[in-house]
Amino acid sequence: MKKIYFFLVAIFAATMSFGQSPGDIIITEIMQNPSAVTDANGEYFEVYNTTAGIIDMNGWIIKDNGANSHTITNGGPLNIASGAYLVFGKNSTIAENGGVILDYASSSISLTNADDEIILETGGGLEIDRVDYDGGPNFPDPSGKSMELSTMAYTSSANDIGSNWAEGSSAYGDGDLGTPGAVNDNSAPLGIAGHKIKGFKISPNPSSDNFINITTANNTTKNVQVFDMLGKRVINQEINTILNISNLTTGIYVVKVTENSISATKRLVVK
Ligand SMILES: [Ca+2]
Ligand SMILES: [Ca+2]
Ligand SMILES: [Ca+2]
Ligand SMILES: [Ca+2]
Repeated sequence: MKKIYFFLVAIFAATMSFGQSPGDIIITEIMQNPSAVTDANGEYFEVYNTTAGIIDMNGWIIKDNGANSHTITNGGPLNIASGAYLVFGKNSTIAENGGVILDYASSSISLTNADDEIILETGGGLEIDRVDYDGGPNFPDPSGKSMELSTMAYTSSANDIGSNWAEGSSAYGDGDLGTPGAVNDNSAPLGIAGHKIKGFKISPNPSSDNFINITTANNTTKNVQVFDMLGKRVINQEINTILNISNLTTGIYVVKVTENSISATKRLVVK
């Protein structure tokens, strides 16, 4: 009997998550400015469960850096299965919201068209994910289309980087473009925007040196920001070519270069 009990506990533990960690749920799509219907009806955002277990989001908090804060009150569990999506919005009536099937609605979640934040916290106040979109130049700034995270960038740190987002391209409901509740159309590789800055190269990469060379066709002064895999910015400098990385520990980083108002990202491996 004891054996069976432990077996059942093991199965339960494998399928239910008792304690959440940052990145377990990530924000994958944002419709901040619908066209087919008003913002008050048609705004939505989508989240994705990156873990192998079911996560109950009831009691979690959706907020921004401003006045928006909403505690999810579903009258029961708000479960999201492994590898599944949930869609949050303002108005759950499909005839009014542009044709989105919402999993949860609250009129107190507002998505400003310019820059805004979506922050997900557990009921205990642990931040699980956030996206600070800037309304351009780094993030797309569409109207009548959602912003979709690349499926190659489904992590809580990669979704902080604007170039990993693209405008929705599939029509849903009343004709706006997006994929609420379904896998995103955007599957651009990480750093695809690197092609926009001509000749953008990092060498050596992987690197075990104290310095790397960041070169472009123009080779004018550029702003370089380096983010670790938790999305924390660890370097922010103006350089021409040579970047001192002696303060970086072994690991994978995302290097964001802005030159002549164009931004691009590449992965950097530090050995
Ligand atoms: Ca809006
Ligand atoms: Ca807001
Ligand atoms: Ca994030
Ligand atoms: Ca989607």
